[in-house]
Amino acid sequence: MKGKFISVEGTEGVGKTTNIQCIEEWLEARGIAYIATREPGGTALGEKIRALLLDKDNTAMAATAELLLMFAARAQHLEEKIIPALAAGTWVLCDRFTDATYAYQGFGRGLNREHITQLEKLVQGDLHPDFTLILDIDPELGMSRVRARGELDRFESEAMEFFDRVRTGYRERAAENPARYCLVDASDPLAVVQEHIVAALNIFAGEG
Ligand code: Z5A
Repeated sequence: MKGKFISVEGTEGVGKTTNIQCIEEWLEARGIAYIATREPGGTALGEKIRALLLDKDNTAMAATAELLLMFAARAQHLEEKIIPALAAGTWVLCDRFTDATYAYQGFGRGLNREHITQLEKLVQGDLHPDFTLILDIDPELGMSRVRARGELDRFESEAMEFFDRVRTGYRERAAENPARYCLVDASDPLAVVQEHIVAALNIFAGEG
């Protein structure tokens, strides 16, 4: 049987890394075989592309170059890692996927979303996550968490209006397809956030 594909999304400092651990515990408690991976990245080539994308010295990167690099890393990730895992019945837990491209490059940078859809079709065909958790937070609060952590990367150095647009993008996508997306308020205390996540996973797995 094919594995399930779960992605986790949200603006900076929303708690993806922290809450992915909670999803891993949920998978492990059920004996579900899975891989945890991330975008951009997830493969040796993808991690090199990630370094280019996050390098804050790359101030002159064109938005279209950024978009194409995201999809180049994704094409490699799908072929080398995601598709073989799903075919073997292994679940894939991915820190960001194409919803991030719509949110950051589409809503954030203002690139044409039809072009993103064309690239999505080219690179993914009909493959999409089965379940996407969107952690939602006021970007001011998320950035205060990120700043407390240290030096900022190229995306984290954007203006607050950029993150407001990204957040709007995620919320619109969640509203368009409630069957696939679960939007969780990530400003709540961690224990409350994780209660919501576990409840949503249980429903996804038919246990809720
Ligand atoms: N990007 C893109 O533009 N287009 C694309 O298609 C893709 C990506 C795929 C790299 O992503 C960048 O790539 C990203 C968008 C772009 N922008 N940036 N930067 P990334 O996922 O690697 O980077 P990130 O969003 O900055 O993730 P992060 O730094 O790992 O943050 P996080 O995982 O969401 O947060 P965290 O590390 O789990 O938590 C942050 C802190 O908050 C930490 O101290 C926690 O202990 C704390 N925390 C977490 N939850 C709570 C609650 N509930 N209460 C209080 N404190 C909390």
